[in-house]
Amino acid sequence: MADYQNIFTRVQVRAAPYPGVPMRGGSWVRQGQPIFSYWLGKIGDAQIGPFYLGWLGLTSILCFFVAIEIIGLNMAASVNWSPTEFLRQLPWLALEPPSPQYGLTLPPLAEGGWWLMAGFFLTSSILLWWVRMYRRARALGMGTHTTWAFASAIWLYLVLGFIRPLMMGSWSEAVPFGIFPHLDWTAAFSIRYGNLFYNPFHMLSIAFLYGSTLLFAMHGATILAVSRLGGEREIEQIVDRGTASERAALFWRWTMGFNATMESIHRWAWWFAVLCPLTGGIGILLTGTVVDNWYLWGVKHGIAPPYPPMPVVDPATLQSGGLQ
Ligand code: 07D
Ligand code: 07D
Repeated sequence: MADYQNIFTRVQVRAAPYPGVPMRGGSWVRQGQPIFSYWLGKIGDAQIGPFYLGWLGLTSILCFFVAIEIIGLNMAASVNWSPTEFLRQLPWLALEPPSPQYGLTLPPLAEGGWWLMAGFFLTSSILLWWVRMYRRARALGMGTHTTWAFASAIWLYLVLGFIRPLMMGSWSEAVPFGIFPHLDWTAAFSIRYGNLFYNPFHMLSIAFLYGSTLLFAMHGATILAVSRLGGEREIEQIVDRGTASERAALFWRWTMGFNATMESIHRWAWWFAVLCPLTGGIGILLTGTVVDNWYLWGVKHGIAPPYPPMPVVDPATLQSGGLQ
């Protein structure tokens, strides 16, 4: 029963719960009596727990809870505390940042103060979780690649909600909390700064986003395609001939003349994923600080055609003719 399993095998192995390697560092013990879940076993490892909480994990979860609580209660207040309206309108509800008149000062709670406080707790939560990832990786004797990849996402998040508003001198520049409201902000941002499509860092970010999906599909598909040969046990196969690994590599050499190696494919994936929010953050930081209109920037640099000259009438000069 404990012989080789792959994702097409419907048998789930059940042995005594595996506690994991001995722990190095950390002031807490691992929590929880492990249990098994048949349905999680369908998509991953069936064993749940024990997990390591620690001070960083606990405080991060608490900060996250406080942030979501502030956002949720403000949204509930905006629909007069009606639970049905809260659920019905949830995707449209928002907790907005302060208006421009407050600049970077502390506004009254109901006029952006709650937004500032929610942002503080959400950011604390994310940063604490980042340190937790770093510390857990170190405790397992791993590299800190996951931590630095997460840092790249945090960079874009901080640019959007903290660094760029600081540079523009106003919290009102930041993103509101809310499902559709944050999309409205995104669309308005693009229009305000003359169409983000002409921002070369938006272009780079998109190339890495699309590239990430392509690489993920290629790698995932390749490994699944050799799973009947044990392909997902990559490391054991690197040195031998005729293995799943070698066929996976040869498949790409035969179809496109070049193949990544078992190591380099993961570096490709890491860099594409990391460069997506990293270049994106640079693009957002330049917007409104260095470049005020990306379309005109594009015209100036020969990547966008200028509009043909035409007589433009200022609508403010038109007679309304009684129609307002
Ligand atoms: C699948 C991993 C799981 C994560 C999930 C998201 C919350 C928010 C909070 C109601 C891939 C959990 C969501 C905790 C709930 C409240 C107050 C990751 C996976 C399932 N966005 N965005 C979404 C965030 C920005 C944009 C969805 C966060 C920028 C567009 C979700 C941030 C801009 C579209 C969401 C953030 C932008 C979305 C699905 C932070 C430019 C969509 C996300 C912290 C980058 C899509 C209705 C997903 C959608 C969508 C969350 C920032 C643009 C609600 C937490 C300001 C164009 N965003 N977003 O699956 O359906 O990610 O929106 O910066 O079309 Mg967004
Ligand atoms: C948001 C990083 C922060 C997330 C963190 C996670 C939690 C949840 C979860 C408990 C995603 C914290 C997590 C709190 C905990 C649980 C479950 C990463 C984030 C830290 N665009 N656009 C991008 C495209 C247009 C606009 C990037 C395409 C229009 C703006 C991406 C198109 C306009 C911004 C991208 C398109 C516009 C972007 C985001 C097409 C709108 C940004 C990359 C085909 C009309 C952002 C430089 C990313 C950026 C961004 C794609 C069109 C506006 C590549 C494909 C022209 C304002 N756009 N976009 O990784 O970086 O996000 O721009 O039309 O700010 Mg765009």
